[in-house]
Amino acid sequence: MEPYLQRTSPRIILHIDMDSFYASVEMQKRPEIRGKPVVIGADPKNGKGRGVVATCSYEARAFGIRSAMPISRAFSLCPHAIFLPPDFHLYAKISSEIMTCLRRYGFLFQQVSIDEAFLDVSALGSFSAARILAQEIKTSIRTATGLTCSVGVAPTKVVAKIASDFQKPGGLTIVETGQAASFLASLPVRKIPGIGKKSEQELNRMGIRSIGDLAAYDIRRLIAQFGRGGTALHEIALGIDESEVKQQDGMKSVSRETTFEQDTDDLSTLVFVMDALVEDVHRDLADEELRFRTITVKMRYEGFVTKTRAKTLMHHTDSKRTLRISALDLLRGLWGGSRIRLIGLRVSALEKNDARQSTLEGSGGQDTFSSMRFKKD
Ligand code: DCP
Ligand code: MG
Repeated sequence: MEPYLQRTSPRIILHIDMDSFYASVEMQKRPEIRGKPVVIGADPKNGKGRGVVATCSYEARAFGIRSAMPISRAFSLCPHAIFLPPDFHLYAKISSEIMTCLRRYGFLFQQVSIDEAFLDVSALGSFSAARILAQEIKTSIRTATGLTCSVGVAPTKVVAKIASDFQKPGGLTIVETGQAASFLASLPVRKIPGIGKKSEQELNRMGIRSIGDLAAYDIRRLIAQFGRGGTALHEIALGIDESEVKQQDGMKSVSRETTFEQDTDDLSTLVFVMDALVEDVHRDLADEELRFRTITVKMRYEGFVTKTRAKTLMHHTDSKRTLRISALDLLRGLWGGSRIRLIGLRVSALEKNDARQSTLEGSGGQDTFSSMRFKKD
């Protein structure tokens, strides 16, 4: 970059992430369980339950319970914890209140999961102004919902995300321009969004434990091991990350529908046609590099009665398999044996698919790095 084109004011990104989100919502709703170990997830059935922990209160984390852990293990770690099933509808409602709160400040805004978002507040011009804003945001979310969040303020999205996690719960961590690499250096590589257990083990085997080790590692050997993802990893370790906060007001939805020449009540025909719609919609998404969160199936019956059914996923995805499974579930739910004139498929709540951004999602225990999310860059 030519010197005269260089940025004069720093880039300042805020990452806001709610503390033990589902559990905090439940504790807000029922004051009698506040301050207790609370686990949200599958029914533990006295230790025989299947399924996993969605999240738990910080009091439950003191017993070693974590998201994605088998619920039976959570039960054995703390049998007297309060185990509750998730109430997704309520969490989605509170989430949209939080996001409305964040949008109101008028900065470039990007929601990345049910409980986290980025704001690009570079326009403020200084980290001291960003600190004041971050405090104000924490207060306004608290006032609106009664819930606490943690905020990271940094020159890049990845560092802001790592910073918001640094002093949870209720934290505010500021990493100013030029401090990113030293802030990251002592942290374990697992703190990099998208590095799961498998990638961590792989890096550990190469002698890389801290992000500082990664920064100092020979980049050619990283590329040999991880392909182009190696470059991205190395840059992240050095605090380099140009990815931008992406306002989500582009394309609102992608949809396709098919009208049958003759009404049909044959489920295998409906499934066959829905598969073709999935292919088409997914191709459009891939062309536009978009990921989706909401899937809606429309069905028009004989006589023009039309019904829709929708499903919103926990996180954005670009998975064709997820799209297909959800679409077929919704289709079967709507069908009921009647004769059908038309079926349609729509995906909405879209966001831009960015190779690095995809590692910034709550990955639900999945190791997105090893599944080569870094490949595209
Ligand atoms: N979630 C889930 N399964 C996971 C991870 C998360 O169902 N494996 C859900 C429950 C969480 C919510 O997503 O409340 C937000 O995820 P976070 O990773 O932000 O976790 P929490 O907000 O619960 O805790 P933290 O305070 O660590 O952010
Ligand atoms: Mg959270």
